[in-house]
Amino acid sequence: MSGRRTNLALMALLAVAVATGVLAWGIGTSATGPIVVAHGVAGFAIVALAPWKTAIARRGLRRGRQGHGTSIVLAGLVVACVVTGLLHASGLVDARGPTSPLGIHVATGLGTIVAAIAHVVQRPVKPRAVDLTRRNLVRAGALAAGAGVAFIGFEGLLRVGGARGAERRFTGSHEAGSLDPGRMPVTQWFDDTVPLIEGPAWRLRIADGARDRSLPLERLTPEHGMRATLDCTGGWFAEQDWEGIRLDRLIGAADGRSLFVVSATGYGRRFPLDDASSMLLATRVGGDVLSVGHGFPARIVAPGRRGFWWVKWVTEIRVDDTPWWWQPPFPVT
Ligand SMILES: Nc1nc2c(c(=O)[nH]1)N[C@H]1C(S)=C(S)[C@@H](COP(=O)(O)O)O[C@H]1N2
Ligand SMILES: [Mo]
Repeated sequence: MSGRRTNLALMALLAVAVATGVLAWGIGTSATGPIVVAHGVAGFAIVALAPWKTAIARRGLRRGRQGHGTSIVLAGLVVACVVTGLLHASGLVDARGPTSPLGIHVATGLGTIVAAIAHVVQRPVKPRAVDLTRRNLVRAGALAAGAGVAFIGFEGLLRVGGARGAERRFTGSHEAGSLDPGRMPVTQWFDDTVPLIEGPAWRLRIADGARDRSLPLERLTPEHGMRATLDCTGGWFAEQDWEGIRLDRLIGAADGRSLFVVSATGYGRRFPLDDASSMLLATRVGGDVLSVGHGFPARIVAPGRRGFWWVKWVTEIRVDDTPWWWQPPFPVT
């Protein structure tokens, strides 16, 4: 295989891996399933090209061109990213947070993007129309098929070996504490700390431009129950029975495009107003009041959305005309 073809294929595969990785984190519905599979297959295809890429790197080293530093850093990051990706999928290491396999996978993945851009700037390869020959398309198809077989083989190994990863959800997350909130991990997005809120002093502010109300906890008697799955981008999920008030009932006939939910910590997310009827402001889980870590006195339950949408320690809900997507795709603090 020519070096040029290998390099172009690797560039395309990196782009696919990044795009599917970001989407898998951003989407919480079952549409994530094929995206996560594509992410894994892209990873195996990158591994499959390693022998050819090694030959290219050897030639480059012999020629003694500039930019070896970047190349070596890039190679190290890709290896770490692939290894931690497989490790996370296997479920063999039960860890959460920045030093978990998934945490390192994301960090080295972000590093790979930076190093790959620097590498391509130093060693540009321009795609040309002639690269789209039928032969090259057949080669690409064979690579994808081979990587797909490797993916299926890996999944088979997890099953045969009885690894925890065999049972992961379509998002790639591993089960942790379902129907047992005491065993469910307490997780913050980035650097939030658990605030201790006194129930009697707590008020929920609901503002919609026309009205501005302030409700005490006694006014939030649960009206609805809902079994829903909290699926953290840190790589775990738990199904629980939540109780609370549906958001559409809570805010009433408010006019606007979105609702902004704010936490006592300053953390917040904006939702489409139309979603209010499928979301809860929960005060109870598993038949008990929320624990401090899980959001006492009230938290959002947003079925079909990843965990970072499930705002804890809610103190304010604002309805206004801002479009829901007018926010960073992932929280920044
Ligand atoms: N106020 C606030 N709410 C938050 C977060 C946060 O950092 N601050 N983290 C979110 C994330 S990333 C997840 S996965 C869930 C975790 O909920 P749990 O700790 O009850 O398991 O809370 C969400 N709600
Ligand atoms: Mo999370």
